[in-house]
Amino acid sequence: MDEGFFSRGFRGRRPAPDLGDRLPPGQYIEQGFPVLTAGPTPRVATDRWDFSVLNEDRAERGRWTWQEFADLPHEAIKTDIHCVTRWSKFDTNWRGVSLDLLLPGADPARTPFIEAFCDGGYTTNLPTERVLGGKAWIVDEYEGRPVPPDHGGPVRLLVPALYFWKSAKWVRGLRLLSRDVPGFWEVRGYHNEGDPWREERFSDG
Ligand SMILES: Nc1nc2c(c(=O)[nH]1)N[C@H]1C(S)=C(S)[C@@H](COP(=O)(O)O)O[C@H]1N2
Ligand SMILES: [Mo]
Repeated sequence: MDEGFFSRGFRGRRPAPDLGDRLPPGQYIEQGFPVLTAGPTPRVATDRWDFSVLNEDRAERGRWTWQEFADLPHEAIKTDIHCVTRWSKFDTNWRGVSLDLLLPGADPARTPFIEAFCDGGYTTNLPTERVLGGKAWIVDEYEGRPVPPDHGGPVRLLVPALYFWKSAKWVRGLRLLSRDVPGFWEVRGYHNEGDPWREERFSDG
């Protein structure tokens, strides 16, 4: 039986079907795709671009040129995204490389935190266990095209389970850390974890 056909009439005040499960508290659905950037959009030519994975002391663990990154196995991701400014966008489509593939051997017990760093100087911090196991990607395609520059192209981090400020645009690398290093917004009053289902928007103090 088609649940959607009957639920309105039979359950009266229940919110629209599936919204209750999909829309985190305090969010509304956005059809457009707002651009939220602190500062200008950096531009970097792909022949001068690379992606690095660094140890805490910034020693290189891995590095990919644009072509090497393009040749890595990519996967398709369809996901909802949630911004701390209260918009959510359903069913966004991306392609990218799983962080599982970029961080082989990363041990959440030894390096429980990650810093994403970007062209332009933006950083954000993430618990390692929240980006491993098919939960985060470096994406180079949005809705079948290269990620537009204002949305983070050539590549951005995508961590859909956290507020979208954690999805760093123009990301150039990841640093594995033994201790937490709060990023750009996290030192400016945003919550350190940023889980939209727990409404972790701002830190108290
Ligand atoms: N490098 C960088 N990444 C960033 C930001 C930024 O200012 N610089 N803004 C963050 C914030 S606050 C949000 S809400 C999202 C917005 O992504 P969008 O502009 O593609 O909607 O990017 C995040 N990633
Ligand atoms: Mo944001």
